[in-house]
Amino acid sequence: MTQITLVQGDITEQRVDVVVNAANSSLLGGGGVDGAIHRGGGPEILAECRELRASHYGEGLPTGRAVATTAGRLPARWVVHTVGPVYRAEDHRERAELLASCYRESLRVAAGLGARTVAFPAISAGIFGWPLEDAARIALEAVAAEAPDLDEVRFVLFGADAYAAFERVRSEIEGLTG
Ligand code: AR6
Repeated sequence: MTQITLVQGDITEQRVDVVVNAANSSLLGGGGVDGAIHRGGGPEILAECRELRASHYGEGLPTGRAVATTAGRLPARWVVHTVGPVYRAEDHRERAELLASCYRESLRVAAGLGARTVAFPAISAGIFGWPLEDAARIALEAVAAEAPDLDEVRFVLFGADAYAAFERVRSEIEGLTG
């Protein structure tokens, strides 16, 4: 059984096989988690991202998809880059499906690499504007539904509010499923 754990902290400090990056489709860096991963991991990650752009992803990585690179100097083996949707209340259903797809696709890429432990940030819940509790529900349900064959899926939440939101949603879901 895969353990789903919640921790408050910085995703770049996690000793896991895979750290998931909340990237954008350019794969060439940005702020938030993306900025922290490239700063902490060093130029090797960007070099591989540029190669991916030059080979398979000339037009960028589509929203909801995931792709792996080295983790450079991070205490992880790989970074899996995924592109969350920007929040827009008007097409919530469609975009929620894309957000769930980020988690599923990242887990599939991680499993394909032979990873046993994967750390996720709250994808789309920062610069992309997704309300935290809703992002947490989509994340926790997507991971549970994918039922990955891993030892641990760890959500690394930045700050007490994000951690509390994930805790709250997790207890609600456990209350419903008994
Ligand atoms: N460790 C863990 N969580 C973090 C960290 C960290 N070091 N830094 C921020 N967070 P965001 P998005 C939290 O903005 O919304 C970039 O420019 C943050 O508080 O990183 O998917 C990309 O290039 C929030 O809860 O990702 C894209 O253009 C969550 O991580 C865009 O931002 C996600 O925030 C992606 O936006």
